[in-house]
Amino acid sequence: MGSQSDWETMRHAAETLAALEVPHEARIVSAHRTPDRLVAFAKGAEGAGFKVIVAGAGGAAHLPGMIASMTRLPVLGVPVESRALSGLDSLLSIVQMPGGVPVGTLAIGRAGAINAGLFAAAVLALEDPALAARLEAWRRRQSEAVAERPAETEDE
Ligand code: RP5
Repeated sequence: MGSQSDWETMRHAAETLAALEVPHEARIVSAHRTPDRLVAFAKGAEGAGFKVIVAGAGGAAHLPGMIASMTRLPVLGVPVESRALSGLDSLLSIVQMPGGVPVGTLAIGRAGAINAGLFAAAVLALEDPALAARLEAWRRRQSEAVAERPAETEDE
């Protein structure tokens, strides 16, 4: 993620991966404030054993696109909700990549972070039957948790 301030959003990706027992690391790598760290991370990621990169950033969110320019690993972008423009700036910064440098862009904020974790797990599950089974179980539990009828609310 681009900043410590992104962790409140990006921890949902980490928690989703943890729930699925997917080994992962969380790092702060800023496209603007730590450009050398960005280049070292992006160029070294494949060699370091990473398989999928989830990059979350807000505002002028160059992080996912810059990482994607330096690695052939799949890069998922999570637009973090910015204070000034509610994350629309983040979304447009991440989603509008030029043809040839793909970033798989998720929804703004928490939902996007959760789904980035699930998407990364789905990619890894293609070659990992045990993870595929855990992902199936996760989806089953999600379905079972949805009531068929709405519960009464207090003002009813
Ligand atoms: C981006 O700027 C970060 O991804 C973050 O979402 C945003 C604000 O960062 P801070 O000023 O809170 O560090 O680079």
